[in-house]
Amino acid sequence: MDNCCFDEGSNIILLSDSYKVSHHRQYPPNTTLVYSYFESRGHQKRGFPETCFFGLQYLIKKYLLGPVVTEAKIAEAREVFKLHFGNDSLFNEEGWTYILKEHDGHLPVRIKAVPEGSVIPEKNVLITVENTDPKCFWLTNYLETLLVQVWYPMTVCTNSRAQKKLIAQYLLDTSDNLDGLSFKLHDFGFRGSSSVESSGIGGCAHLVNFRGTDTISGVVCARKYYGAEMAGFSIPAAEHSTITSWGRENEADAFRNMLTQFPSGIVAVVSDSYDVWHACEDLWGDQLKSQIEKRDGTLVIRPDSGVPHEVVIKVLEILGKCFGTTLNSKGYRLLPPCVRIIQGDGISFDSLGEILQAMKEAKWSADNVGYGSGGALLQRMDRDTQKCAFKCSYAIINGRGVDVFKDPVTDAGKRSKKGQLTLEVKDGQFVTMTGGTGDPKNDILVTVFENGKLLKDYSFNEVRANAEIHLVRKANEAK
Ligand code: AOY
Repeated sequence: MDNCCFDEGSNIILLSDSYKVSHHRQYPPNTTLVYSYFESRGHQKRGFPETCFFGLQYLIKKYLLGPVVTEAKIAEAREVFKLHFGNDSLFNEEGWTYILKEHDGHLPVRIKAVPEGSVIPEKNVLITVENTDPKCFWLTNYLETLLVQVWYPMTVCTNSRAQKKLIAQYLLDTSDNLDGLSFKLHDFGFRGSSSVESSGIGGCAHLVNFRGTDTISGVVCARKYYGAEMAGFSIPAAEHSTITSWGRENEADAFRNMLTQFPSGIVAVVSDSYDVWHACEDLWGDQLKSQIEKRDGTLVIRPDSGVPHEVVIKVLEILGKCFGTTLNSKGYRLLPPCVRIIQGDGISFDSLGEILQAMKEAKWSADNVGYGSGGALLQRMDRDTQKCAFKCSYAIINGRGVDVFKDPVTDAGKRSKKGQLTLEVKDGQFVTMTGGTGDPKNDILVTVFENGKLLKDYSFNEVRANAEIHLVRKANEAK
């Protein structure tokens, strides 16, 4: 576990925005509690009205557990802030030294959150944070910067889950069963990710919903932070270099080599190096056809360019003509089990829907095609996709509890909730109870962190069970 891609050290004092360093002097005098919450305030074009909450456990385990404040970290922060601000008066050295001395370096805060994998409608509380030592009122929002980074795994997980729902609906309509669903959307996103850490967390978030990935950092993340021995799987597959290095005239030899090197199981071969129609019709569909049919497994042909819904349909028609088709129980066409397609170029929620709809209209079963997604799966999103925000809603000042909120005249959508919050279910719907009107006994929020300790450790299986889509739950009940 030490020799993986998640082993750098960090200094909690430096994991915040610069302006927060001066905030301990800005709250009203005699503030003893700052209570804040995190929500999805809504969603944008690429976002969704319900979020699948995921990734807080990673942030807590990596950055918050145990004695995270040390003399050496305080000294490093002193040096950094003196140079960064041009003086040494802003750094709350007294506050951090207090945590070191009085709490042995453990953060005196309580974090409650919805269970990982929960699917919660927008505009509901997902996390609350409060200080547990009145002297550390300033710490609650010092942690905002780090905690709000949960927007990323949560947004990846939400988008990946929406794609799972989309594929499941088309499988239900055009195939015999949902059996292949968990391998239908494969993560190709490692190279398009902004960092190794991001690819790991994002790749792990995708694996909440699916089991196919080429992002190895994602399975490492699931192992280290969610106890999943192996959360994702892959297969031998070609890239352009392994095909084009044979030369344009020898593409058939390159393809044949793939079939002989990998004589059984699933093997994927990128087939658009020169002319994907020729590759499908004359190479796979003619010269190599009998070898494919005799093979003990499935050849997955990967087109990788062109307009996705047009290319997929045309490749299906060529392969159908060469290999034949059968009709399934719903009357849709299925290729023989020795050959399938994976579309790994240009896949996003929108293009996926276009492909699935075009296939349905042409009477092709959704079973015939799998998908690979990279940039749109792990990178093409930001904090505003689900409008993620962290705001103070309650404080104790001079011993009196006060509701705290913002309500900008310039944007009613940025109004924040007031008071202490609970998340409850009323008439089968999630509701956030504000202003202390909720009943703590019915609160769905779970205390996951308190004073340096992890109070709840979710297994990856628990996360997956919480996130499971309705159509799969229904299919499993029927079994
Ligand atoms: N992988 C399924 C297994 C993976 C890949 C990874 C960027 C695979 C391709 C395939 O079949 O073709 C990163 C592009 C492709």
